[in-house]
Amino acid sequence: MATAVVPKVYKNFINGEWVESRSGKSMENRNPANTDELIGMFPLATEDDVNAAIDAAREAYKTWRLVPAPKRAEILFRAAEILVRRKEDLARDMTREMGKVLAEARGDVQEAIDMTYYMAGEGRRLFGQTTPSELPNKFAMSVRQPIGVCTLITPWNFPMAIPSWKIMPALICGNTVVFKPASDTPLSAYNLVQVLTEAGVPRGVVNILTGSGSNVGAPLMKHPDVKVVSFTGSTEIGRVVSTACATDFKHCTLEMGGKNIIIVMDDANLDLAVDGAIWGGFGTTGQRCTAASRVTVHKKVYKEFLDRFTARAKSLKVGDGLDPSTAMGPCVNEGQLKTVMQYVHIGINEGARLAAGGHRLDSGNYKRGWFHQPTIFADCDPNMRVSQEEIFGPVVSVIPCDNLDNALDIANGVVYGLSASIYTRDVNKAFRALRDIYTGIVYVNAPTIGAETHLPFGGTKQTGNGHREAGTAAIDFYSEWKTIYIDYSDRLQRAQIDTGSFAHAE
Ligand code: UN1
Repeated sequence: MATAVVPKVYKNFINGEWVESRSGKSMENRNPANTDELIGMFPLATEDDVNAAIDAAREAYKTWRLVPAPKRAEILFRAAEILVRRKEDLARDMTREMGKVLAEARGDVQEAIDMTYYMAGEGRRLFGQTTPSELPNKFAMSVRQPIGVCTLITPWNFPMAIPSWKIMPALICGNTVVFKPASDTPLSAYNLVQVLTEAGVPRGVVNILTGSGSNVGAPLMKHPDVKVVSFTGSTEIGRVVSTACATDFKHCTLEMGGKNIIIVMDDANLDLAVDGAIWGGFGTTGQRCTAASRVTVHKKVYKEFLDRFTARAKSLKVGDGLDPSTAMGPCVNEGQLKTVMQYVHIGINEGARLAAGGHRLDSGNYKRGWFHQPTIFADCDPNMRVSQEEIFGPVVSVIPCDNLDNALDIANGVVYGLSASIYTRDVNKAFRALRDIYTGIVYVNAPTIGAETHLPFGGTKQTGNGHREAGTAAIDFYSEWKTIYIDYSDRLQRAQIDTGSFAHAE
């Protein structure tokens, strides 16, 4: 007889304490590779919990904003060191709760480590400008100011990296945070907050609430004491967030959908391009905003590329991400798997040719998980739904193209603009693509994924709202400029009016 395992019960973190939800209700977190495995129970927070967390963050802001940034940075350095020490355990927890293979989960934790060290370093920069005044005996400069309480809403596909992109710059700039992670990955979020707490983040500075979008996310973005909202997720919800923020002019950053493309030219190194298309298309089971879900291939090398690409996709081992021989893990949950299956139907119905995969895996070892085959649609028209819409799963649409101009039109012919890539050995073609592809990120001879933490991350069109995460762009978002003029002339000096001779200025 199986022994009943008592599930681990997790709590919200509000004002420096782990507290139960006021609803008394909780939600299950299960392993998508084996749904028999219950990872833990997480609170379903209510609007009262939201208000308590925002109150705590608002109070904590009064003192946190005055802590010198290099001192705030020391806490982040300590957090980074703890993350380094725990990397393996944190990665295992992540694979268990969201399914990505362990090597990728380690990469996700590493991205959080990189971001934490990077933002800690920014604590001794946070540069402003000094510049000569147009008037004598007057000094001019600009400084960065924190903004206040930040609501951070994060997705499940990068359960530690993406929260770190938001939390670390928010903290280093002197803001306080209420963090709502995706309901599929609360454990990694909990682990990150635990690390920050151990590193010495003062009470109320970081708060975490788990629960639904309607009960937690919505009140968190509408509360008048929240000044900043950062959201990563679907374009559909991003529009709701943007509208909610508009009323009170809350600062808002949105990181939304993508339909990223790899362009393969006839002079490309095809082995490299196939490697890139496999990693870009099926890494993280295609569940990246940056996933290469479209590949357009020059007609001269189309057949050869497609043969190699499909052969490789068919040989990928699908399974539990903790098994070192697994190349691709499950979809994160049943809903995501169903979306993938629906798009396979859509593709077949609109005349795309199924060249690899196309089926759910649900027998034997796959029985208890949300597994799907790596799937390739060939001979796609650029206007088909499978070539236009974000699927967020292991489905790649391959589109033939005639030349570079045609490829660039296909690349830009979608509503999204996150990432794109071109494989070519011709420097002229590479530079034209770099100039003419309208996305936030472009790669040459590398797939659409692989962003580093110290460069701006984000996209154009319906992918974003003009802001960028990561890099110094994140500092720009989580701080506000204050321009300061100090007049030491002891007389009224009127800018733009007292424009006389300064020959005798003293
Ligand atoms: C995402 O897809 O949501 O460049 C983030 C990459 C990762 C980040 C992806 N460093 O694919």
